[in-house]
Amino acid sequence: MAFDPRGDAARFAGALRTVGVSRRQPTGLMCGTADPRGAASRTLFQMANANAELAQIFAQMADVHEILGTDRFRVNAFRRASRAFADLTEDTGAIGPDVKKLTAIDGVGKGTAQRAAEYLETGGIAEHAELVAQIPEGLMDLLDIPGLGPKTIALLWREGGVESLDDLKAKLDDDELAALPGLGGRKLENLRKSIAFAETTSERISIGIAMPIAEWFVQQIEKLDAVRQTTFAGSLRRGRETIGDLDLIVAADPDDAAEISAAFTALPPVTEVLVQGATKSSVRTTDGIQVDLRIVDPSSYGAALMYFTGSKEHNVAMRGRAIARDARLNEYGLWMDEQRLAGATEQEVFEALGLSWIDPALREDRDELALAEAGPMPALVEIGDIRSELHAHTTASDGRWSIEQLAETAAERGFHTIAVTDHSRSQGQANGLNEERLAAHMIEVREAARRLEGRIRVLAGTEVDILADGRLDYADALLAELDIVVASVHSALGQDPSKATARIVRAIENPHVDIIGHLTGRLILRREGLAPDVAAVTAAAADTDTVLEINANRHRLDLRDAHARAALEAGVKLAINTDAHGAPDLDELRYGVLTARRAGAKAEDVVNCWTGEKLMEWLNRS
Ligand code: DGT
Ligand code: CA
Ligand code: CA
Ligand code: ZN
Repeated sequence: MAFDPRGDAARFAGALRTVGVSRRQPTGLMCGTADPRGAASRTLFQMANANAELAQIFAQMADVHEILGTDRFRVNAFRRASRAFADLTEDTGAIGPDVKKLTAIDGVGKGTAQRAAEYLETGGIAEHAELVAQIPEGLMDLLDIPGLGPKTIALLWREGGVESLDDLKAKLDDDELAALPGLGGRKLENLRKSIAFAETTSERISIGIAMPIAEWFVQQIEKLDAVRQTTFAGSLRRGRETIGDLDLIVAADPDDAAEISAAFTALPPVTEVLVQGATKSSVRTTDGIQVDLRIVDPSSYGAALMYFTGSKEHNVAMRGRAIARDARLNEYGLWMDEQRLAGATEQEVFEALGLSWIDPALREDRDELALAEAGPMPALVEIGDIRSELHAHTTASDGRWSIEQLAETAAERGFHTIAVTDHSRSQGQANGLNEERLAAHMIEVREAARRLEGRIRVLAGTEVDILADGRLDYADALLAELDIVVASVHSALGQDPSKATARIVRAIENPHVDIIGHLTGRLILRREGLAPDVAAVTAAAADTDTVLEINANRHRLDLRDAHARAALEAGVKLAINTDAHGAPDLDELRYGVLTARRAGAKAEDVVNCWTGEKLMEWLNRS
């Protein structure tokens, strides 16, 4: 019943960690408001998310202290505690309220352990509730605005009288904040933009949050005896980067539908039942996510799955094709007069319409119907095709693996090559390497490579910063000594598009650069990132045989699907890298692979799928 800690809680926690997002990922924690059902009714579902919730509670405590300006020592201690829980791969919920055991967790001191034990025992931390009560309730919402931190929020509150997002918007509209110290015209303009961005995106959740939740629901529903088949459909099945709601489809005997629907709406994470009918139910979870469930007769399962997978536009095209053949397609099947031609599986519906199988990732009404009409669609890249990781960090910068641990983990996955690409000197907060440290690190990597010869190929590389003007963070002579160079943007992400284009093209044109890491620096739903001219970027990459990375981290997915598609169309090869900082980051591959599939990528388009020989041939190109 509980979330599998390695699979889900850890992924949640990992999600919070990897990009340092520590505030309002939906984990069921509402700031300022008590759990409406009280601590005693806290569910297994919530408890199993203990790591993520603890990470969030401690982050909030740090935020509030910072807004109040009270206790700098505590701010740091709480941030550390937040990171410790976010990083944890073991499930705190399974450890239980045992201070001694909790203290044994890396980075957890006695005070933190006591607070965590209180949370595990009561479902909350009194100190957290007291702290949150000291600031206006609406103030915490401001922390969700990208780029707005506790210090500015304190200023807006204390000096500007801002107590909520509505206040802030009104005061921005009335130009009341321009006089505040440190809030120049540009800063206010950026703030307006950030608010607009946050508002257009707040209704959706990222795929990395949605996927584990959907999989958990599917696991629970599968256990019901009356259920013949079930899976998720909708935008999640298509692999979109953001998800509006979850759509689950169940095949069952109609006589069993009421029972299944009752079991579904009674699952622990459900806080609100929006619709409960025999064939359609709709609920909201503690995370605020809507989940729709449709129960259909097994003879309609394929048609229903197809219908609710969408996209709407793809469905319209499919229905049009049916009509052109004097048939009718709906969620129950493909019909001619009153006779059902197909419906039990998607495959038979496609076949009856004269189409080969169309992968859900491609169902967006682009060219997929024409391709499927012409013959079997080319096989899209799969996780199993990936044989190397070309962007990973070790303890030399901000990773948590030694070179050996990283290499061993990759080898266990069956990878033939792993590239060690720690951060460069400008990434001070990520402990980036200056030239001397990189030179020493390179020697260590090469020694490890020799020890591991025959087990896995270890490449000495770097993730070098692309500075604001497109210069790189290391001298060319040093880059020339490395086996592989990933170049990425991490700063000046508010730059205007023409500067961003020139910056990235300049980096691409550096002959030592092999891969451009996360092209825009965007974080899904949190940071827009750069908006370079993708045509110019892909043209430069094609000219120089430079590869563009799909960073598979669930919060990045950068290249995004459309950019990856544009790259392929320009003849550019892709990389799918996890940017691993430690276990279980290599599991992020699935998200990168889904994004690549949405772009129509085949294994041969992705350098990580190449043989070691072909990969080295490309890296050694002149
Ligand atoms: P989302 O939830 O906004 O991320 O996107 P979807 O694609 O999951 O959309 P959703 O949940 O509204 O509906 C799931 C699928 O059901 C959708 O992709 C296509 C199908 N569908 C829903 N409503 C309609 C409709 O009014 N017409 C048609 N043709 N299909 C619909
Ligand atoms: Ca949906
Ligand atoms: Ca839906
Ligand atoms: Zn990286």
